[in-house]
Amino acid sequence: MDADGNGAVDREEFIAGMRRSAAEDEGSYLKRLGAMVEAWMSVCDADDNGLIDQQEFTTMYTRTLGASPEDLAAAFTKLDLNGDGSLDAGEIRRATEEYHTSEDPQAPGNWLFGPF
Ligand SMILES: [Ca+2]
Ligand SMILES: [Ca+2]
Repeated sequence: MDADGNGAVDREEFIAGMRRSAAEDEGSYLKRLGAMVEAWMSVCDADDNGLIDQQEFTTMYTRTLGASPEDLAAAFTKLDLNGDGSLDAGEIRRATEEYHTSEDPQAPGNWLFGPF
């Protein structure tokens, strides 16, 4: 990542390096994404049942980001692709991938980290 060879990776080099590795090595990028999804789940899944319900989602973002419950309800509805009232690992993984790869502001994944 140290593009100018000065022994340090500054912010621009880091971002360029991350983009390059995502584009060149999708497999390991997706693996890292999986780790991120797991980390997010373990923070958000208060009752540890492997699913994020609307209550857990709302609690996480009202506490950490001060988001409004109305915005979060809208976000949750978008993320809950199969409409069963909870977010499973597949829905969260899909949303995380979209968050990192989609330019479409209306893509459900762009709501994963709240309406920001
Ligand atoms: Ca849960
Ligand atoms: Ca669901």
